Amino acid sequence: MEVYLDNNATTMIDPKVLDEMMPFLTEKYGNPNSLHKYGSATHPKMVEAIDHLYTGIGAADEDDIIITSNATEANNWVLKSIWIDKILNGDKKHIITSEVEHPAITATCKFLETMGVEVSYLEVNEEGVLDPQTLRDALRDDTALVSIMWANNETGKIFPIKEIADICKEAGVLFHSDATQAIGKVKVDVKEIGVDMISFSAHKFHGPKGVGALYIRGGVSLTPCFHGGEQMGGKRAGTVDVASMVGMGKAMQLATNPMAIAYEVNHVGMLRNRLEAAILEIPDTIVIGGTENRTPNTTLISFRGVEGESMLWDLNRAGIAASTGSACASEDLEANPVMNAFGSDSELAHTGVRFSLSRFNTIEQIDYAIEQVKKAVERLRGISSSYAYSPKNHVSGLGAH
Ligand code: 7TS
Repeated sequence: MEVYLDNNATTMIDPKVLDEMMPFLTEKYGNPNSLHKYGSATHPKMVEAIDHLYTGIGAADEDDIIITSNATEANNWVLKSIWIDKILNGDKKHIITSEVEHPAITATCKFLETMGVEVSYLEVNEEGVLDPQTLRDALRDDTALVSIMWANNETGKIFPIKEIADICKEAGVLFHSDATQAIGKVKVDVKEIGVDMISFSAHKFHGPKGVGALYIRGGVSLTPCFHGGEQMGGKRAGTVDVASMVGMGKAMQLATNPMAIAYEVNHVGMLRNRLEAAILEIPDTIVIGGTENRTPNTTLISFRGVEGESMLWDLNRAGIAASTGSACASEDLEANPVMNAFGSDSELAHTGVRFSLSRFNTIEQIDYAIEQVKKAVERLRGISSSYAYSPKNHVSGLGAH
């Protein structure tokens, strides 16, 4: 059986999304900026796509949603524009983020540090989320931006985004959130939360790869990321990939309507809980960050005495795709930085396996995965000289600091 449980890395494209895209990859190939009928033939579906994006995240007419190539571009844009606008050309010096952001944020911040920007990488608490008080303590008069993720890609932990937004508003500091792992998994309503900017990628919610967006609240201005033509109101030049944009709009509609979110919470959540509960019956397993306040599709589980990578290979042979953490970092066998950030001991930091589900998984697949995980753990612990079962290790929650 084939079981894909790496949906936080990417998702399969929904066939309904592909259907919407196909005409724009074939006969409707016009450039939307052309004045002839080939150009105008793209307009109705582009307008529809934008409508789906606005509805999906609760944006208002005065706000902007700019199509980008992915969340990485959107994140880079925000950080680099704030640097240009408020630090190079303003009187601010400081950016705040967390230590468990995706590299699209942390690597960009590291780059900005080489340009003289001061960055605070806030620690997360034992639950793996930012304590609002930590943010209050870190804010300075010269803070230009706070960028904190909506939900973590490795653990699925949901950050206290409303409190963070309120603190930023009170301090008069712009607040950006990388919502890449939140869209389609939990309700993302930019107005309800009061966030200034959010980033996301379509391929995380059954849309195509290579397309994403940056939401910018009305009244917030950012230096354009690409200069050139007048596309996207001059804020992001370059001919729009119509098929991808239409696909992202459809994917957003399918993933964020209230029925879809209810299905994610109830059905996908039930499958995740079934998988997790069965795995936790194996001695010496823990859920990193605990089980509260997570996206319904994700669990990051540590199997003491089992290298995460070895586990992945065994599962791969059995037809199951999982991850040791972010695929963007999976080439090197460094301990998982997110697990390190949680204060897990160094042995545990190498033993995390992330299972991330989607609405396309079935109960049969999950039961097969449970069986194969149990087999893999038994085999790998059997050949591991360092593993010795100890009842004190059989805890759920965070584990040792
Ligand atoms: N932000 C977050 C929170 C992410 O999880 C990812 C991808 C990105 C940004 C970058 O998305 P892209 O579409 O621009 O590449 N995260 C992962 C992951 O967890 N495993 O593989 C990719």
